[in-house]
Amino acid sequence: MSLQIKEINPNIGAIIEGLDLNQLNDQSIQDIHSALLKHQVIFFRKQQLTAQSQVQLAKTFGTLHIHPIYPSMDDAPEVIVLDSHRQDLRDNDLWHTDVTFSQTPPLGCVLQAIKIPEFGGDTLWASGTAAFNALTSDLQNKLRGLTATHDIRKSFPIERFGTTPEDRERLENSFRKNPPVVHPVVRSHPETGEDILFVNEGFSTRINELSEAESDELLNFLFEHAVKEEFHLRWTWQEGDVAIWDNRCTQHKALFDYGDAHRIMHRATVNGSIPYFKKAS
Ligand SMILES: O=C(O)CCC(=O)C(=O)O
Ligand SMILES: [Fe+2]
Repeated sequence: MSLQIKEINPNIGAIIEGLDLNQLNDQSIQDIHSALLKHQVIFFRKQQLTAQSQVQLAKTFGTLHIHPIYPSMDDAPEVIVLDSHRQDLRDNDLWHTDVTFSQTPPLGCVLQAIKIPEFGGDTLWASGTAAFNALTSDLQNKLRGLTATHDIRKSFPIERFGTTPEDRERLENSFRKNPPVVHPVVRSHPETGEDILFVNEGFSTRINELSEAESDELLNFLFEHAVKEEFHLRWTWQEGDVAIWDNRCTQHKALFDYGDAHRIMHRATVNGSIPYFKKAS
C-alpha cells in the first residue's frame, strides 16, 4: 500500500491513507511520527484497532499516562473509555489542551471512534503555532515573558463531578494530588523549536505577572484568538476512525450536541515533559 497524506486545512490536520495501524513496521511508524510533527493532528479511516494495537501505537511515542478521573478498559488500563451513557462528557465541549493541570502535560493522544451518533459529536482541533504566529510581534514579545496557572478544578467542578460520596472522594483526592501548576504562556516545541501559544480555556486560570483584571482580559482575548476558524479544523467521525494529536501544540473541543445518543471513544495518552520556553537562536 502506498502512503497518501492529504491536508485538511493550511494550518492544521491531514488524513493519511494507505496504512493499517494494526500492522505497524519501522517505516510506517517513522511516517506517522513525521506526519504528526508536520500536521499536528492526523486521521486514519476504517482502522478498528484492538485495545492492544492502540496501546502499541501510542507506545511508539513514549510511555503511557493513566488518567486520574476517567475509567479505563478492563484489559488495557492505559486505554480510557469516554462513554456518553456512562459519564458526563460536557467538560470536553470546551476548548482545552489535555491535562495541562499537570507539571508534564501529555505529549499526545491516540483516539479511536468506537460508537458515533447518527448526528453530531464532531471534534475540533486548533493549532497553537498558527495562533501564535498570527499575533502582532509586540504581543508575541509580551507573551514570551509570561507564565500562567493551570488548575484541574476549572474543568472538573465538584458540583458536577462529585455528585455521589464516592465521586466526591475521588475528585477531592485528584485535587489534592494535582495542585495548580505554572507553565509558560508561550512554550517551545521540543522537537520543532516552534513557538506555541500555550494557554487554554479548560485549565488556564491566571496570568501570574498581571493583575487579576488584566489577566482576565488577556486570557479571554487569547482563548478566543487561539481557536479562530482559520486555525482550526472540524472532524466528523466514522466508527473505526483514529486520530492522533500533538497535545504540545494544539487544543481541541468535542461537541456535545447529540442529546441522549450514544457516543463511545477510546483514548490512549502519551506522557509528556515539562513545558519550557527557549528563545529561537
Ligand atoms: O471525544 C472526543 O472526541 C475527544 C474528547 C477529549 O477531549 C479527549 O479525548 O481528550
Ligand atoms: Fe481532551
